[in-house]
Amino acid sequence: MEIEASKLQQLKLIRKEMTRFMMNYKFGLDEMNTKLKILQEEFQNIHEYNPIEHINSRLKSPESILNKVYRKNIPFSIESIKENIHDIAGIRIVCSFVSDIYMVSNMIHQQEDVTVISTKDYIKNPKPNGYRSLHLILSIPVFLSDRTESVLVEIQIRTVAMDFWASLEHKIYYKYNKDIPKSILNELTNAAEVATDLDYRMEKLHNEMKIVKGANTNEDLSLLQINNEKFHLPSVFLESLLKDEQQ
Ligand code: 0O2
Repeated sequence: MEIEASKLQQLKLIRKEMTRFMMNYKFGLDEMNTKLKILQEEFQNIHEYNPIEHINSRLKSPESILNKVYRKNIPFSIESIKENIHDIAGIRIVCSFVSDIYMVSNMIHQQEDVTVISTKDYIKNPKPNGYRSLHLILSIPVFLSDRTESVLVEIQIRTVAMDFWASLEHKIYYKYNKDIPKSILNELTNAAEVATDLDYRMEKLHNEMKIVKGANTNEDLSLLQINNEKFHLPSVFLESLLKDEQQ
């Protein structure tokens, strides 16, 4: 197919504009991922506990963006996509326990340069099919060479059990082309209830473990561990600090 020179030029410009548009979301993801990594490491090193099991992030493909434009019936322009599609940059945080979800959400709320635009709590109010997860839409500044852009990032925070359920439900939803047979829908809703019960039991066990761990005094208090690196505090150092604290 032969393309006229003027059209070719126009297509090149569109590609450049789209690259710039998608790149900003990628930078937003990078910034948010760095913030989350810092929180994760701080928790691991200071509190000897990590509320985050794992994190995935993705940029929505242009094809998925287009599908959402049709589904939402919004005008097809960069401005309209920016305004109406909030999950072009998406991060999924998977936690072990429900209380961790709210702890992570609070930590995100406290980040000074992050603004939480909206929250959907599908844990307190699950969807009729049983879907549970905490969704936050954030606005984060991206510092470019000549300007600062605010980028929206969608964060989904859920437990391992919620994630397991949602991944399977998502596959089933697309396998049946969004028209899931009633019997499978019922099975899915039952499975969501089992997942909720599992979350509750695991959290209860975890709280009991915390009490047992707190009573254990068999640890080397002169050892500092930052990730995999170990540092020993000399006893003179420890004694001086202890004296300072007592004064
Ligand atoms: P995909 O393919 O995962 O990206 P909005 O995005 O706000 O315009 P909506 O539906 O009001 O539209 O937002 P909501 O409820 O916050 O859901 C957004 C995302 O949450 C979805 O993105 C899914 O990733 C996830 N989600 C919501 N409901 C369900 C559900 O019932 N099952 C599963 N498995 N995931 C769900 P997308 O763009 O719809 O899909």
